[in-house]
Amino acid sequence: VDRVLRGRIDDRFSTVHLGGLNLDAREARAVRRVKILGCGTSYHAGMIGAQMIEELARIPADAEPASEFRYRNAVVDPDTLYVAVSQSGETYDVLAAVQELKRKGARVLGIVNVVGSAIAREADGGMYVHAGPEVCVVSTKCFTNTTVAFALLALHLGRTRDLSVRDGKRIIEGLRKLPGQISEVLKQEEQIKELAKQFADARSMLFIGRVRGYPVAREASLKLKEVSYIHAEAYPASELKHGPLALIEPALPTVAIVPDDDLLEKNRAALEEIKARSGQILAVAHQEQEKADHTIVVPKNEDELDPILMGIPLQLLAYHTALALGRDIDKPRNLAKSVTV
Ligand code: F1P
Repeated sequence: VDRVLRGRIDDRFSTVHLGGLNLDAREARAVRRVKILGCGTSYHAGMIGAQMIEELARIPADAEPASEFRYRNAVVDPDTLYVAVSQSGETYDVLAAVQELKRKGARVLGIVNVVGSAIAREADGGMYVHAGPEVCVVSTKCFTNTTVAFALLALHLGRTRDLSVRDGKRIIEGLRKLPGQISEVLKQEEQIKELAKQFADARSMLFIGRVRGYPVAREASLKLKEVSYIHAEAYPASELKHGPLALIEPALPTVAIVPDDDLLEKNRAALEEIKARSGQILAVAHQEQEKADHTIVVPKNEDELDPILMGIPLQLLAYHTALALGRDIDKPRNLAKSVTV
């Protein structure tokens, strides 16, 4: 995280230096929409990024799997800024989407880890996330750094529009707190390891989150699938009552993302619904949750930045669950470092 922030924050003006974007203030002001494309973990980081851009820059934004986008003859709009996300910078679905967009005259930025990779070369500008050359097949640090990069991009776009200096300062202070807070979360590894032993018996797990928590739930469920091979499903907490409550029973543990924000009471109500059906609950929250069987308490940051931190204990949970099951974490089955077909 230090590496992605280094040299990019300008405290004097509560803004950021993102020279590599090749997007000056006038061009940034002209952006009417942001469309983010990526696959797997990078798509989930993009979902968080889209919310940050809507919240901080008030620009409509959404994320879509690049693997879908490239097949649907999408309308390419000149006032939309397209952002391609990839750890490896070589994922073919993302590269194909970028090439298609460029062919149709769109402006495409890349948020990429590997310097000089195909997607980085093809994009008109962008940011490197500096998660290190040692990243493994299953993206973890890169997920964190990509979400931080999106916070910087949101801040940059926001400061050319409605975001006040005060809010810019608030977000910058929040970003600076992150490395220390991540260390705090990592100190809970022993507790998380114990929890993982309990979950290793599960045949399936449900992950829920609302709005900011939903991409975190999706990413946590993907991590668990990738390394432990336990079936996991992520659902928006607000959709529970539209069907999935039927699944709740003691044998299906639920992992709930419960940040201390304006949706806390709504999220607590979802926990009650699950408890009423004797579901086991593990909450990731900023304070102990009475309805949960276990709570992993993470430090609070600015509301918009909370998703960055809340996924980290669940990366550890997936890791230790996989270890408890004797899985080869560095070589998960059926998964390549970059999917190039
Ligand atoms: C995308 C991705 C990863 C996943 C696995 C397969 O990679 O879906 O998120 O963990 O490695 O590819 P990338 O485009 O971010 O390199």
